[in-house]
Amino acid sequence: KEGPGGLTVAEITNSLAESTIALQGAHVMTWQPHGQAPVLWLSRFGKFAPGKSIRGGVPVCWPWFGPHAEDAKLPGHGFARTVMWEVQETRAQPDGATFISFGLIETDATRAQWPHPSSAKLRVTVGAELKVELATRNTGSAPFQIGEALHTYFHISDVADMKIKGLEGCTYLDKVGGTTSKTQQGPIVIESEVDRVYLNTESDCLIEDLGLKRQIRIATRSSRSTVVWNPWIEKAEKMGDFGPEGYRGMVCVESANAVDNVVTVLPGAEHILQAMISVEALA
Ligand code: TA6
Repeated sequence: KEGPGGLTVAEITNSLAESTIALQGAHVMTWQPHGQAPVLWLSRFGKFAPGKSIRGGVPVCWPWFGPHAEDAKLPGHGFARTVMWEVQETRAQPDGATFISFGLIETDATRAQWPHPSSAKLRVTVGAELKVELATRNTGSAPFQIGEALHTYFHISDVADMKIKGLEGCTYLDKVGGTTSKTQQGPIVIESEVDRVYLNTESDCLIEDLGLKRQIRIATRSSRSTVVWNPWIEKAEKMGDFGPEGYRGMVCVESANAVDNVVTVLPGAEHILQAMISVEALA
């Protein structure tokens, strides 16, 4: 049906959860298991317009993450989040969850930016858990490299009442004030702008939220990087689509393959990045 800004959205409601997914970007905008506060953060001040990335939910960054390595004119985080995808399959699962898959629609414009024969699919399972799989198949005869992220915005009660666990001891690139390499000591606490790419990450991440008395668990497969981002006051103001104090209620914990962890996809092979998101009560 028609969603905000005239975007076409799929609305999914089942016995376990509800979710809204825009066809532009195959962008999961909301996911709310019944009885829970929303798990994804979606800005109320976002642009919601054709060709503009939605601020919140799960933007799909593909086939590169951040600026393009060779051509600064190409869009940051790739084009997948701003082009149209089509629904390819929907299926009810035995446990009551809903499976829906999307394929990126190739056009002359996408081929001009990404001349490698390939297909991109996003498979989403909406249930008590949200599972998002980004599959890249190399349909050509030469290998190519991709960067990618499920750039997930999580809804939290307040950034001051939140900690991120699971990245202790990992090396990260700190992108605030120049790029430096650092090692994470203890859980992540956010008290100023944070923009970090954690490399070679293996463990589940937990967003512990004392205000909502819950923790969000992010389990992954074939994701070697985890990006953590909160723009804080000035940057959020400059971006113009966070709204007043918007930065306080969100944190991005992104399941990714970026920087040193970009992925080579061989001819005929399929690479699948997966994130499984669930919510647990805090004792
Ligand atoms: O993932 C973090 C990041 O790359 C930041 O550097 C930040 O600017 C952000 O993504 C949002 O990017 P966007 O292009 O959506 O404004």
